[in-house]
Amino acid sequence: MTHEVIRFVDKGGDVKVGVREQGETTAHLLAVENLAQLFTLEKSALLSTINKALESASVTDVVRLLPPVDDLTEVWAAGVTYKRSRAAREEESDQPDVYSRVYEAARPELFFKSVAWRVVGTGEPIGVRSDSAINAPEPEIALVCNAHGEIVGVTICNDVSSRSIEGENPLYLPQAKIYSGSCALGPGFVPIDQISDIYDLEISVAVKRDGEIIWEGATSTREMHRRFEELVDYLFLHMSFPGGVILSTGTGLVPSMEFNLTTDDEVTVGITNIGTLVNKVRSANRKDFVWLRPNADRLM
Ligand code: DO4
Ligand code: MG
Repeated sequence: MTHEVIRFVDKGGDVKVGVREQGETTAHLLAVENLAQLFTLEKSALLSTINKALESASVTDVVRLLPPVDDLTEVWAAGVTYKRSRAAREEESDQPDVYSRVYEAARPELFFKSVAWRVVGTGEPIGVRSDSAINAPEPEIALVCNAHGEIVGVTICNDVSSRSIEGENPLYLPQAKIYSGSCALGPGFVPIDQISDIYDLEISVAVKRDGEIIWEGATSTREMHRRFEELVDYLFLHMSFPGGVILSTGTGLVPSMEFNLTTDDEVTVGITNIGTLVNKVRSANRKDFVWLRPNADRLM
């Protein structure tokens, strides 16, 4: 059995952080105010806090899952870390050589993806931009890092992106990557001591439209061109993350240029032993994602 750390709403409507065996409908509470506080702990203390909570007899009902990120914790992402991603960017871009150069370079591509409050969890909507002709899901394994730059867990990220906006000019990357509903994480995170080989995990994706699968694929973390620690080291090189950071590690699954993610499509991303992240697509209009704002009623 694998256990996972989750952020969730309890019966009283309060947001809690807990740990549970995957598939359980109850969780053991962690003695922290939020996940960002958990991420201030060093790896050994953090993992033993989780393992001790699992031994406690008291459990709380999990009414609804929330994305495993809050408060000061940021989400960053790496790009062009798989051959397939390099080939896809070369095909879509007017500047193909920037992608082959970054694939081979010592310094990886790292970019800011989201503040915590904008992230959506499993079962919540993801967004597509109306000014983008080609939208795609990007199924990725994401590293959960504490404030000390240590990898303490793993989760799933859908780095939803506009291929046409980035393809027009690489300087448009922030607009191609950051908009309402462009970052989904979850369902929870699996502590690193639960993962036997982080370089042997299958990542799969399926997109359904009107009940039919219109794109599916699978890859393995074995196909990654870089080491996970290398990405984390670069990210922490000249920046501190007092509430830890989630670092998505790039996609190895990109559909053909004819594929365009559209409103009402359902995207499922699965990673062996980590879980399944499921999100339905809606328009990324400003009004459609107001429920994400702090203190707004979270939509379900
Ligand atoms: O360079 C653009 C983005 C790459 C990316 O997000 C990926 O490879 O996953
Ligand atoms: Mg990506």
